[in-house]
Amino acid sequence: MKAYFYDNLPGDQRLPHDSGKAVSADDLSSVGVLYYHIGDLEGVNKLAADRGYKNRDEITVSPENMGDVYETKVKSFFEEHLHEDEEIRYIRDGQGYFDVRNKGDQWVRIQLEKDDLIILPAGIYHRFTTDESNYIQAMRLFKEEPKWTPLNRSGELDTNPYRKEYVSQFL
Ligand code: KMT
Ligand code: NI
Repeated sequence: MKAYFYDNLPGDQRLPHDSGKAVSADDLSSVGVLYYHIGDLEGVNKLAADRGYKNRDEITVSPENMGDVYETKVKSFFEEHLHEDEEIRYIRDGQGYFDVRNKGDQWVRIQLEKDDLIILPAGIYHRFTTDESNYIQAMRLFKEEPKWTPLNRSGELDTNPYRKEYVSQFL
């Protein structure tokens, strides 16, 4: 894992966009983003049991796996959004970037690779992209039914109870 301020410069979303200003794991936890490096499934099982993640599946994001819809999917993952539940991803292979908004509403880019596990809290604005390798395989964990519905950023979400709870807890 490596985290840094996104440079906000034009160019493909899959480029590093590294401003050179680092962000620490403590800074991430101050906005509710939790990071773990877990070397085996036993460790993931333990975390899942502790936090009540009963279900899981695996997703491979690559042109080989997705065909024609790959480019559209990658664009849609990169729309700024939130969820009404945690987003938990355990990277099994490849790498990619999760961008999250910090307290000052700036983008922080989190580069994840194999064995990295990230937990984004409900209500945080974020987005995802593959990198130039165009390949990531991840396990998605969830508590009950997967609630993947992305709610794209808008002023209307200011009154969403999950957003309000997130703002009161972390911002
Ligand atoms: C998401 O919710 O953005 C995804 O599942 C992206 C692929 S998982 C690395
Ligand atoms: Ni999401």
